[in-house]
Amino acid sequence: MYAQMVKSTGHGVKSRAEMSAEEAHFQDRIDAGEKIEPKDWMPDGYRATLIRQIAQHAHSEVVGQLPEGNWVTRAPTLERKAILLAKVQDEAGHGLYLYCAAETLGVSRDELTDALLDGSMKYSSIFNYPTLTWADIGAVGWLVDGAAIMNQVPLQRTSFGPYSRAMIRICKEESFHQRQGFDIMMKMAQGTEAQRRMAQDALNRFWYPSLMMFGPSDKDSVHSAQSVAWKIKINTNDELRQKFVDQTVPQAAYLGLSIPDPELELNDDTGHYDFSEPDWSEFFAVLKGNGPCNTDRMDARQKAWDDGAWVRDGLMAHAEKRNARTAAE
Ligand code: BYC
Repeated sequence: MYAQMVKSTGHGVKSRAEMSAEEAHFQDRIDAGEKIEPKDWMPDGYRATLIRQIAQHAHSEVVGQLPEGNWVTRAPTLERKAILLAKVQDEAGHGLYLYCAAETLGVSRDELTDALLDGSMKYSSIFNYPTLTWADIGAVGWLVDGAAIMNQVPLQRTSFGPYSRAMIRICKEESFHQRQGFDIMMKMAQGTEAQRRMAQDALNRFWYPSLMMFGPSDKDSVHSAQSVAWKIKINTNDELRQKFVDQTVPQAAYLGLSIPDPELELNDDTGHYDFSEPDWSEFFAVLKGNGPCNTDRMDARQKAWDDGAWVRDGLMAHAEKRNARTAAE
């Protein structure tokens, strides 16, 4: 089902003259800023693009629990442990809102899980990097949640109603996540020399993978033009990456840490920071499954799915029994 639905993606942006009457009316609704709701008519490509993006986002939230969950047992204080546990639980909740939003488009959560496990659907590249020290949990909150918010705040205005409403709720929680990450970084950066070094090392390792979260540069982005025309995406990948750099550089300065980019410089003409592009060959290798943790992440998801089989079987048996009873009454 998922594979069938995504066949229709990757079209170029149609001109008005190429659109059918239905497509033109749909585009008029988008241009007027109307929300599209699940039962409204929509082009197949719009539905497929949304399923792909929303489900990949849901998968990212769920897989994103793994690198952080890795530190729940080793958080340095009880308070930090409680905060981290709450954050990891929030990510599970975000995954659930997003799976529900995808389901309104006619695809089931089981189908989406199958697509993740068989490798036909992606999750964010960032979660294929390991969290080696406690400072990495700070860097994940500060940079990874920071990048996620930069991407998700505009998505609150996305054209598909259920997705936009899910985003409003998610963004409130993500802001708290970003602050808790910055707070960890502040403690580490102001701590002992060894702690400061750990914070700098975490920034060094997470900087470029965080920039990659926004997707390939606009010239290599397959979906951006059509997604922006349909207001599924509000900004292009490069626009959001630049905003993220502009926001994060002063924060790093406040922490007394250095961004690991010798080319980084405020451009007086544009008012934005010039910066070095990430190594895109590394990004595409990670997408192909060759990042440091791809195998671990997929093994963990497969194990969770297999271990949960008895719960799903039990629920189905209960539902069948109840249906049979209702039918007999
Ligand atoms: N990782 O045409 P493009 C979070 C794929 S984490 C993996 O530009 P699009 C969180 C892309 O799917 C963030 N794959 O694509 C934080 C496409 O391949 P397919 C999750 C990537 O969709 C803390 C191909 O590259 N957020 O929230 O227009 C804790 C070409 O790219 C990536 C979202 O998902 C990547 N980084 O733009 C827990 C936000 N980048 O599908 C959780 C919603 C690109 O054709 N998503 N690809 O095989 C989006 O805004 C867009 O999907 C993207 C990519 C900007 C990510």
